[in-house]
Amino acid sequence: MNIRSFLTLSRRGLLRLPAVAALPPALLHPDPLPPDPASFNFPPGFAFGVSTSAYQIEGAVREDGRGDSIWDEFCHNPCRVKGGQNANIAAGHYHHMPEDVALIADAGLRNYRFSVSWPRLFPDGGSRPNPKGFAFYDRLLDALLTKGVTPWLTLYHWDLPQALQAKGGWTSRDTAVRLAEFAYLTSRALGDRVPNWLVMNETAVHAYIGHCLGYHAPGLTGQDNWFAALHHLNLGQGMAIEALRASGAKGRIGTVAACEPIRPSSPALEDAQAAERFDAAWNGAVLEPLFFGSYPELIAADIAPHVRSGDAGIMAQPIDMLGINYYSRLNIAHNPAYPLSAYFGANPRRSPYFAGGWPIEPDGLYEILTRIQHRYSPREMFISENGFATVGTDTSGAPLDDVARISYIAQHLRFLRRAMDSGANVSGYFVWSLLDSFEWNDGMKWHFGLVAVDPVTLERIPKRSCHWYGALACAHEAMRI
Ligand code: IFM
Repeated sequence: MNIRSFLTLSRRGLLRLPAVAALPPALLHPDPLPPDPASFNFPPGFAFGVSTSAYQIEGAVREDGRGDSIWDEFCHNPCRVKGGQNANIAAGHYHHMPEDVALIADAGLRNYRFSVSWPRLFPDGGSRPNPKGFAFYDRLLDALLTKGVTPWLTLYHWDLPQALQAKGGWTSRDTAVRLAEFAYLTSRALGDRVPNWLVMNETAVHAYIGHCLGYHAPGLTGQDNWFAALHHLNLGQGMAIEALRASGAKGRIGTVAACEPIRPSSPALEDAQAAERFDAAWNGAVLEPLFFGSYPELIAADIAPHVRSGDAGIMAQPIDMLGINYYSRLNIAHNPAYPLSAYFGANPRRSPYFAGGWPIEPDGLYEILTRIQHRYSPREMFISENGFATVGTDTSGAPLDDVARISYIAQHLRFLRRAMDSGANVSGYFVWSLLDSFEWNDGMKWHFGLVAVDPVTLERIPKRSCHWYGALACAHEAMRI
């Protein structure tokens, strides 16, 4: 059987729907010059914003009663993160918060997605709050609302309190209960000013890279840890959604998933089958439980030892909006050295790359959005992350004149618009990221920011992309008035 008939016959997961064949290749060409920001035509009310996460920007890890997170612990081992770096200072946002909020508002952006740090709010992962931690997010919410910027609050962006890791972290079912408690208490304290709640960030990445490959905190390895974490994250997400509702949260409730089309590395049947298994574990094992309460057939038996009766009903929750983080397709090859005999492989298409790392494939955004729309019909989707990285610490000259980042955003916006024209129900787009920040195991090497941060002085310097993207958002605001 050749790969085409294999994929057509396949009945599982996201791999099977042909979606991109008819797209004009001209759309894949980068823009030589920044396109006119007013030339994009998104509907009235479409939300343009920027995203960050607490651990990647805040710093101040030992200040005002914050507890340790698994990432603090991970960074203690100098071999884990490039250059032995840590996020003790990161972008210094804890002390520069009013300036950062002003940067968002002054750029003309009206939406900000950020995460709260669990160990800053509850240092030992239990129900004992840290008043100074809550005071920080009180000030942040007030500052945003005063400046007319709508908050989109992510509860969990990978910074589990180390105290919970000591009890098993996400391999333990109890962590799901702790997340629900954290959601409930945070909503009771801050909920009057949160119009948008997002429970998780990228369950698939956290479970696989952090609990199977060990490249991210907590640095665990192996298939059993992977699937235990995956299930408990799904369960915790369901429990947290229920807890937010029970808390009387007035805001809309959703979550964020890393959704990437999975592509076989070659036409070989064994690569196609590996890609199908990986798709089931990456996209399917996050979206199917959320929308249908079940796991994809291909991996259900492997996850079953962690699943208890009643879990399906907890995981399947109606949500107001699904955030999609999209950067590129994932290329998967058969590789018996890894769980599921699947691992990242060669890119069968000659795509350009950014930062020497990730392929630039804006049509993949079209592909994943139309597929998710087709299979799950979410009430609403928004692009919660999409962005472009450069490498290096220079904050002057070329990195500030970042036309390549503008081109990347423009290309993705065009494919997003086409997906909407094809029926994808998308209501917003958030660039990753506002600031150059701590890029996990890559340390401070990769720079995703619309705004550069001087590593010594922490001075903020908006790049050309910040002005361009702000102008695009303003052009749409103007159309609305
Ligand atoms: O920086 C990360 C973010 O924390 C989660 N999504 C991908 C980004 C870029 O790697």
